[in-house]
Amino acid sequence: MTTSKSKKMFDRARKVIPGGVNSPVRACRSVGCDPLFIERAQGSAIFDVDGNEYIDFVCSWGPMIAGHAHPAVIDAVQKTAVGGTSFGAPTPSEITLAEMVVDSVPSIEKVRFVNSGTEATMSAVRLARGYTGRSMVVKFDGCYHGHADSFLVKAGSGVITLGIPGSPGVPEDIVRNTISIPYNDSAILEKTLTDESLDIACLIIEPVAGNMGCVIPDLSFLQKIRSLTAKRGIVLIFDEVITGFRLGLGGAQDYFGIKPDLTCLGKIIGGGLPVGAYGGSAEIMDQIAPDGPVYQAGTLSGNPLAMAAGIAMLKLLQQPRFYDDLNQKAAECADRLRAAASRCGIDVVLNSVGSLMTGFFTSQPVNDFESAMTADTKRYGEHYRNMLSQGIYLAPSQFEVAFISSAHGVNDLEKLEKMTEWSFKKILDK
Ligand code: KE4
Repeated sequence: MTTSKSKKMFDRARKVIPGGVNSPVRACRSVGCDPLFIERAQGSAIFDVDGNEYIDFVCSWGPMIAGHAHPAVIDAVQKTAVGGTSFGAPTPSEITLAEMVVDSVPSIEKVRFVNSGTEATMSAVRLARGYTGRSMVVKFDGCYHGHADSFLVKAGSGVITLGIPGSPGVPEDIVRNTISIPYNDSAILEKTLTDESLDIACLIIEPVAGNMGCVIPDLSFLQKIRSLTAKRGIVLIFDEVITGFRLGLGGAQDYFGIKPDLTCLGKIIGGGLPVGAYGGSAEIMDQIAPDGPVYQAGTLSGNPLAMAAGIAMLKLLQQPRFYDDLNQKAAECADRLRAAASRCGIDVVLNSVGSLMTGFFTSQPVNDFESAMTADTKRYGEHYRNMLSQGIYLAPSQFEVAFISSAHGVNDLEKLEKMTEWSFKKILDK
């Protein structure tokens, strides 16, 4: 397997694009290799510019839940494109996709489309601040909500972390209003949300965390969040950019039976084209311009191609048994990987829910940022490179999730299990 064309492209890319990539994780820095440049994809497979084929478990970080280049999505985009690609005016498809979102997501009565998950979460926080007249945002260590300033705070050290900028360029007076607390810690949660001195506008959470690897909340933790935020009129924002239309048509809020005040969506609802969205009750959403005073706008929001792709995608997900079959396939996959780890006697903890999973190279349970950080990232890097050499494309970071799609077949999962066992043995033989 040669990757010489990718290497040449990477050299060229780095001359004109920072790091040679348009999003940092794609540079594969944490797994010790250079990125592959992808030429095309189909179903569960992606093909790099050297013609190598891989089984894809990144799925574009979530959107490709029905596999790459699904004919229904491609057809919808092609048919729409011939009529023009953007008008900067309302179009019928925006209403159709909005109605599909409203019909599927329990807490959403009205929804505004934007162009990325970051735009969705940034706008939801501004709306929560405008609606409550308060300033502070509570988030959780290890949760990622995109790169808006308010979210880029240093992760906590197991206690309440008052906004320490997590990146140069983020002013202290911006993140002074952001508090980061540990995931799944009900005691610190209660201490924070009942502290009357804190002027909290909203709490934002990934209702299944996907950005410290897959970390699943205790139901009691989510229930406590809901009751404590309701008590103080704090806007509860579920960041469902990953879980929305992933765990089911109703996302994590339906899966756990918890109704947030605002929901952020992305990834799947664009069918691979740039779409984000935020939605909630009409009462809150009507505070958004032009009806309300809270400003938010976007040249390409509701772009007709993106709406067409999103509509085609959600129609695929509405087919009977789509999620039953997908989640069953994923559960079997997780069981095969756990069995492989125990046969090899390697310390791997596999967290999975629905068609999301992460194998942490650690011996202890992973239920928050601190425990996720016990994972051996060097070992993960070795595993990543082993699997890539065998034509299996995993997330280039221990702290991301693997996605299963409806396009993954039994052969794909059998190869995944076989090569996982081979890689584990290779790692242990060192
Ligand atoms: P975007 O701005 O990247 O569309 O969405 C930001 C975002 C918001 N909320 C959650 C829960 C997210 O996972 C994301 C983005 N996810 C990452 C991967 N975990 C995108 C990959 C990347 O940054 O390149």
